[in-house]
Amino acid sequence: TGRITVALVFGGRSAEHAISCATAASVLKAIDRDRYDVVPIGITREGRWVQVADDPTPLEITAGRLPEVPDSASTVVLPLGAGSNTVTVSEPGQVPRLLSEVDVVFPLLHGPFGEDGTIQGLFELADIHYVGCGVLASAAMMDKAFMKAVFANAGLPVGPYVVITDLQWRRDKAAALDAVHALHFPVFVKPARAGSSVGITRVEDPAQLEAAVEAARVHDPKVVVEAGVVGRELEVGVLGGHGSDAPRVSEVGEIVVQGEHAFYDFEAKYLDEANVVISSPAEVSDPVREEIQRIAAVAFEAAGCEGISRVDCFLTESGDVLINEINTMPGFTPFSMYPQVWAASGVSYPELIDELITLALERRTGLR
Ligand code: G1L
Repeated sequence: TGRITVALVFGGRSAEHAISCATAASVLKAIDRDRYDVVPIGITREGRWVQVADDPTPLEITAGRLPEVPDSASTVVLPLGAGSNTVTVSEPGQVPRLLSEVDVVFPLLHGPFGEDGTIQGLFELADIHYVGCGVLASAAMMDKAFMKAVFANAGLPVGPYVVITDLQWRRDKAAALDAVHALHFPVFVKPARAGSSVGITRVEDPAQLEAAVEAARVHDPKVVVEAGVVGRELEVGVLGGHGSDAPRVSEVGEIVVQGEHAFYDFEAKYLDEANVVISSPAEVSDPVREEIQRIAAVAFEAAGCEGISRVDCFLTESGDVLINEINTMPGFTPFSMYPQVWAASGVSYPELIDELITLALERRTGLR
């Protein structure tokens, strides 16, 4: 078999631009160069697609500098004639390179225009193989209301929550608030489709609920309110699951909050990431580990995920496992939870990259 050309697509018009660049740097460093030719393609903050140097250094996060895709004259044009396999990468003074010449795309993008199914749709239209979940699972799992509905429908244990649609809020705010009052406080008010943690408020006092809903609605007119869960946050990686093969589920990892935070809460996770460490494998009993792995496999299947997903659960104080969420584009530096739980399962970071690309190439495009 010949060499395989992989396009890494990263950056983009989201708050996670720098994280995406740093992740691309990690993949550039780890990918097996004996098997793969790599074409790094950055999306600038303005949304222009540019081919960049095959060099991780300028993409790394260093003290005092956040990486950014530099705008340059070399631009990728995206003419979207139906079925036209003609995404071109042009370099000044160079023969334009067709993105269709690459064998597979590895999209390292977060939030709107990356994780939400839109870029997957672009690759489907262009008949290009790509790593990770397809259009439907990417879009549906981006939306917390759809995600919870899928989980509940599959019989999975979901914590108490309320959805407030734009119409419900505008027609009868009081009724929407009443529905939330039935939840156990504190609650977390979130935009249904949030690329990152923006627009999320932890609400202890019901009097602050309305303001929190309005704050979430700035980011998405659909809002999800979740009852706060006190417990441990345990996560697993799911890998594979194309065709007739069942996906593999990793060892369990744990988000451990250090320092003065007595328990894992919103501030600890989102405002004080330095205090959050990953413990992998987590110290859990065999039945708890098996239950989390079972839930993860059911969730992955029910959501129609492909290739990769990270499933996040809570272990409550009474010993019950709840599913919190599934992430179709988990953090993917070697230090992130997903690679860490696979390392604990005997799969190295370069092997993970290799496995994901192989799965993408095996997958049939179209009909999704
Ligand atoms: F392509 C995969 F494998 F599906 C994939 C894509 C994106 C895995 C993980 C990610 N993650 C990210 O892109 C990010 C969360 C680091 C972006 Cl900021």
